[in-house]
Amino acid sequence: MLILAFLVEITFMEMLMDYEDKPLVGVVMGSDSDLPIMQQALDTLADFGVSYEAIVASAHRSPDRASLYASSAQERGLKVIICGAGWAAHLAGTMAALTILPVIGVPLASSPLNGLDSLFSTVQMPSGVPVSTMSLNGARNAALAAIQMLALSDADLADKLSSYKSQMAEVVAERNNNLVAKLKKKNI
Ligand code: RP5
Repeated sequence: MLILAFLVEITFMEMLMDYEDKPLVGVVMGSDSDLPIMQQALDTLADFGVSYEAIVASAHRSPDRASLYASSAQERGLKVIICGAGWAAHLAGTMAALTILPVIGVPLASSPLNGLDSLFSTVQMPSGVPVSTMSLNGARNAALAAIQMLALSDADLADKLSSYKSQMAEVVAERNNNLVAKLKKKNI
């Protein structure tokens, strides 16, 4: 049994080393059932042209895989890890305990408590082991936070973030114009 577990983890490491485009961001989710929300992080990273790898590893169901991933992350060239998990979500905290890389946690609302459990489990880290915790289901913001970290030493990425901010402001201005026009029509 022990040998089998060891072999599974060796294969896992080989799979990680096989990524051609050396990923900068690791996106870890506690279960594949987390993908519908975590996909927003993957899409955002792709939109900004940031290389990433995505895996399933659970702090509870596969603690060896989760710890192997975290403890090898820096050596493999990752710069930041995003962890999305629901229920008693110890994934981000476990990862943060095992690496000096910044860890961003996404508490997922997948439980009967609607995420209050995962929010507290992710955000309430004891002093000394920070997890930068996003809002419930805040996978897109997790990717943006990771991109901001990378942009500190990447001028192209910083430019892309500036354009992104300007576009957001333009959308708000457009919405304002639409609203004003609508209200004028109604003579309000
Ligand atoms: C957590 O348990 C996962 O992150 C997921 O949100 C939740 C439920 O997992 P499944 O039972 O759907 O695999 O570890």
